[in-house]
Amino acid sequence: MVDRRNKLFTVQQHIIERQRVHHPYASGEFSWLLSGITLATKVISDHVRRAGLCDILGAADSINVQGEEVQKLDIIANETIMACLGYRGNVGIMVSEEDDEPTIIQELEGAAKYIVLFDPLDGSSNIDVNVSIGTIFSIQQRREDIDSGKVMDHILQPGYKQVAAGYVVYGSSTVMAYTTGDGVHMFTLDPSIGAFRLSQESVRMPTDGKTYSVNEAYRAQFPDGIQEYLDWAKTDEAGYSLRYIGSLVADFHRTLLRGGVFLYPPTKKTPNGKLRLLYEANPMAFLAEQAGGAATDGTHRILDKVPTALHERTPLIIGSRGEVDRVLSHWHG
Ligand code: FDP
Repeated sequence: MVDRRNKLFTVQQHIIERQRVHHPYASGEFSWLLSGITLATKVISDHVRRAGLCDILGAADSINVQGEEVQKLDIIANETIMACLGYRGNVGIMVSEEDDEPTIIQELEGAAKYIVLFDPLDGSSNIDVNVSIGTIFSIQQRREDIDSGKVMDHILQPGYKQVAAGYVVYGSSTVMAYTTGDGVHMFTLDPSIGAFRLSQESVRMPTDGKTYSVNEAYRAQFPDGIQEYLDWAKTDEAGYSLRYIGSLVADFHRTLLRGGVFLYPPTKKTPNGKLRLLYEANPMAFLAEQAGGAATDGTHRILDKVPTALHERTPLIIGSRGEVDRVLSHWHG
């Protein structure tokens, strides 16, 4: 078989090819929607790469619904995604980490089938210090069993109903990973031609990996079982390494490729964890499972959780299946 990585095999070709194989009767609307995301993330990548030259670093003097300081690049990324997807014709609702309320593009009727949920720039506290950040997205379909006007009921669907999810990490290169429930595929942005080119198809997450990733400064606030796991991981017998970038996208990207586990457990201050279910945990959990990994909040599989609020938070333990099980066995005995 020809090694497609050596060819100009782009994410657009990949999406269309997969659609032809798995959904031969699909109209192509879905590929059109995904191409809106790739366009937006190319624009964001360009802003990120030139941020220090264009006075777009730093805070924007506002606080978002999460109570976090909004960065100038957060706003640019949010507006870019809204602009690139809002006019695709098949998007009804968009939900952003940056906006208190969902943005209704059009009624969920006829061609308007999709709901796009996203974190435009994840890891914003890393922007000004030139550390990797990313964009995360999740795509759902409208429900056919309820009225189109029941906006929140259309949005608050469990993660297993996602039809696609992915992220783009703006790291040493710009890399995109996506799934439509048919494995995880990875692309690298080739800046010389402005296209995401295939770098790895059907990515598999190693089943084990001796790396744990957690903000250990909160150790004393974690549940006892998590503290016990951290003590064990530091023993000579376990022989683990710690890696924590502090950008979920970058920490997850490493975990996906190298194996290991990422944890954001409940703390005394944030008993529901910090990460958002709909546009952080759900898309990452979909990707993790599609690559052979696992994701849980400590009690439930992330993808089974039925959301009750737009910006709901959840604890998250995600990564290699064997490592997630190991954390749970320490946590719950
Ligand atoms: P940030 O606040 O910088 O946007 O969800 C937000 C997030 O980053 C994740 O990307 C990251 O994993 C986590 O928060 C880091 O939180 P801590 O600073 O509490 O470790």
